[in-house]
Amino acid sequence: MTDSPTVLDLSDHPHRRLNLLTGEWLLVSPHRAKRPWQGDETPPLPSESAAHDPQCHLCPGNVRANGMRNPAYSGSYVFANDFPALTAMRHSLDAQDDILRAMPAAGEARVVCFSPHHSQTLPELSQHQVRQVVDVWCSEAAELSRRYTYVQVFENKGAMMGCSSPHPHGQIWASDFVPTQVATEDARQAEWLGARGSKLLAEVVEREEREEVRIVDRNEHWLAIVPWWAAWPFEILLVARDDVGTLPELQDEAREALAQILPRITARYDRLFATSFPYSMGWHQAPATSSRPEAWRLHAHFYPPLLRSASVRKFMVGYEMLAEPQRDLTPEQAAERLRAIEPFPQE
Ligand code: H2U
Ligand code: ZN
Repeated sequence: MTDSPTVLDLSDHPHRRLNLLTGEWLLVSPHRAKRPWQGDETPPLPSESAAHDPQCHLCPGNVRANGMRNPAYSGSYVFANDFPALTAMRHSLDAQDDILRAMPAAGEARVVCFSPHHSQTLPELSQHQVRQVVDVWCSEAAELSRRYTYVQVFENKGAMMGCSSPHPHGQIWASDFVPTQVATEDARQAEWLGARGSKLLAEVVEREEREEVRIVDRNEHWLAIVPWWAAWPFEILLVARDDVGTLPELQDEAREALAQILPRITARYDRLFATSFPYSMGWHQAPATSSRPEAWRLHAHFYPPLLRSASVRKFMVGYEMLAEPQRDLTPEQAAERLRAIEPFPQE
C-alpha cells in the first residue's frame, strides 16, 4: 500500500461497484484484462439447423418423455412441464424447527416452445414470431399471477447452461412464495422509492442514457445496457422505459418494440464469438405481494457465461464463490464491443 493515494481511474485501477438491485458489491480489476491467457480455446461444435427432429420432445407432433404427444402447433406452444420443480399441492408444516428450518412450497411449471422450428433461436425468428413469444410470456404471467405470488419467466440457452433440449424454448415457474433474488430486488426498490421519492431503475435509465458508455441497444420502449455492476463479462440488463412493473402491463407498442430489440440483442451475442451464444435470461417483475409495487420497473437480466471465445467461459469460482464476484473486462469495454456489432448486416 502506498501512503499517498492517486485518484481512482475506473478504467485502470482495482475498485468495487455496488449492485443497486441486490445491495451487493463486486470487485473490478481492469488492469488484469491485459494478462496472458493459456486456457482452453477448442472450437465450438457446429450448430443445429434441422427444422424438425424426430427425436426431439419439443417438436410438433412428437411424443414427449412422459408419453404425451405435442399437437401439430404452428406458433408458440405452451405445455405443463412433465417434470415440474413445483407442484400445485399445498402442504402445511405441523411444527417449526428453529435449527433445521423449512417451509412448504407450491406452484406450477410450464415450458414455452418459441416456434415449431427445431433450431431457430430468437434472432432467427421473424419479429412476428418473437411477438408471439412476448404475448405468451405476458398472458401466462397474467393467468398464473392470479393464483400465485410470483411468476418467473426465463430461458436457459445452450448446453453450457445445462439446457436439456436444442429446440428453442423457455420456462415459466409460478410459486406461492417470492424467490430470494426477487425478494431482495423488491426490498431494494421499495427502499429507494422511500428514500428518494423516485424509482431506482428509472434513475438508472436516465443516468445511463446520459452517460451512453454502457448502452448496447435501445428503442423507444427499451434500453439495453451492460449494467454498471455487471458480474458476468457480457451481462445485459434490458429495462422497460415505460412505467410498467409487470409483463402483463406491457402495452401493444412496448410488446412490438420488445419483439424488435430481443432479436437484436441476441444477434449481437451470436456475432460476438461467432457461435450460438449460451445464456440464462429471465424477467424480474413486481410480485403480487409486493408492499410497494409502484417502486418496480420491469426488466430482464441476461447472464451469459462466455468470456473470450465460443469455448472459453468465465467460472464463478474461488474468490467469487467465497468472497464476492470479480471481473477483469470492464462493463464499459463489454458494452463497447456489443454496441459495435451490426446485429443484422445486409447480405
Ligand atoms: P431446460 O430449459 O433446462 O432445457 O429444460 C427443459 C424443460 O423441459 C425441463 O424442465 C421439460 C424438462 O422437465 N421437459 C418436459 O416437460 N417434457 C419433455 O418431454 C422434455 C423436457
Ligand atoms: Zn424440436
